[in-house]
Amino acid sequence: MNYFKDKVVYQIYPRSFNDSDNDGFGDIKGITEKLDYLKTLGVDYLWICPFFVSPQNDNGYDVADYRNIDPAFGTMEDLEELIAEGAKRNIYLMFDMVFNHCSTEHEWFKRAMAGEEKYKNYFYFKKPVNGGMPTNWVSKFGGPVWEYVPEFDEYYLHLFDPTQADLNWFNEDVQNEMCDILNFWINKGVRGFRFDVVNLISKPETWENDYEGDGRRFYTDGSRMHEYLKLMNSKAFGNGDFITVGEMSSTSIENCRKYSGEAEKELSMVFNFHHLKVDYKNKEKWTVMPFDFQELKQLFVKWQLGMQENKAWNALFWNCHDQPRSLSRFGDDKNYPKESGKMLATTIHMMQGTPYIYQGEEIGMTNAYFTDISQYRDVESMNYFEIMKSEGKTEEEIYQILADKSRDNARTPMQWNADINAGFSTATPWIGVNPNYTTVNVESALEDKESIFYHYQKLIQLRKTHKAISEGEYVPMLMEHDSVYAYRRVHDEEEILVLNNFYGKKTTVELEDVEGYEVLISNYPNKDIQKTMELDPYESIAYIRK
Ligand code: TEU
Repeated sequence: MNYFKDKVVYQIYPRSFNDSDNDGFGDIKGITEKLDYLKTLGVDYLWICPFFVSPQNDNGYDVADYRNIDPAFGTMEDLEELIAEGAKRNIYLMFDMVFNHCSTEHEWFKRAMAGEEKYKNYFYFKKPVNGGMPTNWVSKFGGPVWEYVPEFDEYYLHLFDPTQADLNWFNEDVQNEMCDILNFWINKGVRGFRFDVVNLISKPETWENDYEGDGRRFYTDGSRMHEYLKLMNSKAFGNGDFITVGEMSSTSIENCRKYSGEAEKELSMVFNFHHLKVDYKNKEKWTVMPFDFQELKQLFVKWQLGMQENKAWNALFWNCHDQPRSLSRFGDDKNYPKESGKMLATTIHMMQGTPYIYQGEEIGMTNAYFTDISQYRDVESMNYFEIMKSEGKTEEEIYQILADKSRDNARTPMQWNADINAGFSTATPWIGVNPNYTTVNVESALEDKESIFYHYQKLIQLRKTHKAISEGEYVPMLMEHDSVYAYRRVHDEEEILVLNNFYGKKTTVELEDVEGYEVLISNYPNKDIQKTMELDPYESIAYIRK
């Protein structure tokens, strides 16, 4: 069960990674061109966001054909080449399976709309209740979760956009289709899967209004979740060294302990998002608030200890294609970009679990700081722009919120060099390039021995050489400290102690036992460990003793 514990995953958002045919839109060949760069970084797996046939209303998370490549990204041959070239470098692929819903352009949905009962049963078509929607639930992208179909006098369920219809997992035909799709890709040489919002696939048996919330408590971590995961495990990825991660939306630790518990035979690991809600005012995403450091610490400790206790496994991450950039959010991208970028990296990479690096994080990419709605592309951001306007917020307030929270912050093109469009493409990219590309880019990172890039490279190597990092026990420390997050990792023959100052001001820590520690990695010139230690702004040091 330990085959993935010293591995690191790199996430690619293909439309924004590298554009090989210069049409302004990244593609699969573009990824193949950059494999040597990824090898230099040292990552083991690439999770690639969906590149399947899709109308792209939600950038590929609306799949119209799970077995074919969207021509905008290339061809099946391009993909086979990527798999083969990756394997030559010991880099393996994880595909992103969007199994909660499919596009309304999918053949299943089209046949349902043509009235075929078999395919209507692939979805949730429901009769009106009291002349209106079956429930009052709110979609993740704003607006109701039900779309009316006059021909049938019925509604269908969409937890996301109306063009993303929820799949009926009660139906065994749907279960079998999904397992067949997994096996299709396994046979092509894929070595792992990321499952999109997978803990939403088990819907309730009865449909009721939510008078306390937006409906999520009725469909999140539903009663048949474990059964569905065990089914996919036994029919598809359970036999072999596959790495699987479930994206768990608004989940609970009790469920995640099972989803990824070693004894359960469900998934290798889970993403949860609780630590990325510590800057939500009243649990509301579309607000601006400095992050709550104590809450962040408590969440890390809770999830580290709680998962460890059940031999369950966390995916460790600050960034993904749905989140603003961590350097702008938890660090200081203006005054301490290098220091805070490295500190955030060490914090994540030294914990128990599997680290995920989102493209550009390793060179210190920042939020986009867009100032006008015309610069945004994301369906969620565009919807909430309108929703916030209708709530009476001023445009100035709305732009501040979007600049802080929009998913497009993560989606600007990867910054390769200081050439036109950051070397991403010679054509105008589908979304604007961050103007800081002239200084923040791969080429300059590779030339600077002190860059954030080499810090990541070292963290990845350390995970492969120290069992305390890949498998050690997690022990929290200094819980009361108001700016330092600290912990130890303990294994038979070695022990690591990690100190991270999360703020741009000096601080002091008091340590009890400092015998025999040496510096393992740090973001300032090496400092010997002491009982009373002063830490510099955003200073981060890991010590080791054997
Ligand atoms: O995200 C699920 C999800 O919960 C987010 O969309 C979340 O609701 C939003 O970012 C909160 O602001 C996954 C994918 O990662 C995302 O890109 C897709 O849009 C979504 O599922 C639908 O497939």
